[in-house]
Amino acid sequence: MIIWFTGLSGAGKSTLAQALAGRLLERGMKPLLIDGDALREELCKDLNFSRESRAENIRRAGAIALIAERSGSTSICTLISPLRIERDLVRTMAESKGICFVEIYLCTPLSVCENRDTKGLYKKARAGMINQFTGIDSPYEPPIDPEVELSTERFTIEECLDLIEESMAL
Ligand code: ADX
Repeated sequence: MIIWFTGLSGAGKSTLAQALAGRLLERGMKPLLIDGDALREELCKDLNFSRESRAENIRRAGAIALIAERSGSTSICTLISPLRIERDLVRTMAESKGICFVEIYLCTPLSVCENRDTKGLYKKARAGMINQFTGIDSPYEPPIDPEVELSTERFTIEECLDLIEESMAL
């Protein structure tokens, strides 16, 4: 199984993924966190935020998840992954190998993410100091039929985890 979180920067993907990893450990599973920010620190530091680079970033994350799955790890990927076509590509890669792909859409609205602005990046994007920022001057396409859609404003982390586990039929 590959668990794929998508949503805007600041939507809560990493926080929820870390909590989910804890739950999976309790269930005796081997979770592996594959985080966009972490990938970009080293493995993907040659990439920027152009459409092509994002596609490559997502492809690499998917490839790692597929390798990890072979040794019994359940990858939890947290990438903005803004375009449907790129997410669907990873889904197809997984499903063609009989691996279940669970897409979790964190539908936290832009206004909330921008208000949180934990990294101060929205402010910089609005000031024109960062270009191609998702939600500001670069598109985000919500999934049409994700396995789970969660509002981090309406639910607690524990409630979110319960809903995710339900959809994973654990
Ligand atoms: S993705 O589009 O390729 O999936 P990824 O999840 O790896 O993006 O990286 C997103 C993170 O990079 C954001 O959470 C933010 O911290 C940082 N970042 C820096 N510049 C940008 C940008 N132009 N657009 C979005 N995120 C950016």
